[in-house]
Amino acid sequence: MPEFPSRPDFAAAPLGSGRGVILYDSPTSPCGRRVRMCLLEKGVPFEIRWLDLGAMEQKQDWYLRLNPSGIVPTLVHEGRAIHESNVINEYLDAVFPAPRLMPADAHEQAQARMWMAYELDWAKPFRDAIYETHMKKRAQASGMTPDALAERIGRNTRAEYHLRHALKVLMEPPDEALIAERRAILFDRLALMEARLADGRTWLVGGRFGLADIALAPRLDMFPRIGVEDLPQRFPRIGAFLDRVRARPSWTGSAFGFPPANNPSLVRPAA
Ligand SMILES: N[C@@H](CCC(=O)N[C@@H](CS)C(=O)NCC(=O)O)C(=O)O
Repeated sequence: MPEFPSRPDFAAAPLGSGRGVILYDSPTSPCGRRVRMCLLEKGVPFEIRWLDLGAMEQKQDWYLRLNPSGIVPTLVHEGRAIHESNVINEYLDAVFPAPRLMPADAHEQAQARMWMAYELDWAKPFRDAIYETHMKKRAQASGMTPDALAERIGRNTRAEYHLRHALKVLMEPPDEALIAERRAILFDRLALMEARLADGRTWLVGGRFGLADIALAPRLDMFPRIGVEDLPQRFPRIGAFLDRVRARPSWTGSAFGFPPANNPSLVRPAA
């Protein structure tokens, strides 16, 4: 499990105070990374509060008041909470307009939102695949006992279905048929993006890096975690697109798993 070095006492003041930007996030979350990238592209100072998803910290009552879906990321700005990574990023683009990451043109805006919807469409099969592969592997190698897991999760939520799900991940073997099916669905979806990139575009919309690129890249980068190591060979244009995104400072600065102390560029004190 990743380390969560400096977890504050959230219960005391979950909304924070003042006018700063607070991001509730988890180091390995591609959805959280979208928001980290957007904040870094804009140079907006922010503070991160990490949640341990394995311990179901995202299901605690105080957090459900910020985000009723009990998932990360959630952004708190001026004491008000917003969730859904792409929605958060559009909000940030409106409130901190420079540099603009959403196109000004209405048709290009629609295209950007269609790219976001496209990714959301395959987020569910991706989630199924990652639980069967990376999550089971990590949980089953952790040495955690079912009782210890129940105790850990019980501190954060009383909802039995969360524990049942976590116990399945800890104890059941990977469902290979399901993994194969989900990968087939994902490859069909990615073929659509590969075809769209055939016109030689650098960025997904309007010739400029923006929120559509931020919506896609963090999830595409995670394919090795579902056992797909050869994404760039299967989909060379997607591979080249990912390389272009990876060359941006906001990519490096938002990298997974860096505790704040080791990555000052990622977390700066909120104003
Ligand atoms: N559509 C949402 C998806 C958020 C989401 O699925 N978050 C994951 C991490 S990437 C999460 O919090 N999982 C924990 C859980 O499902 O309990 C967004 O883009 O913000």
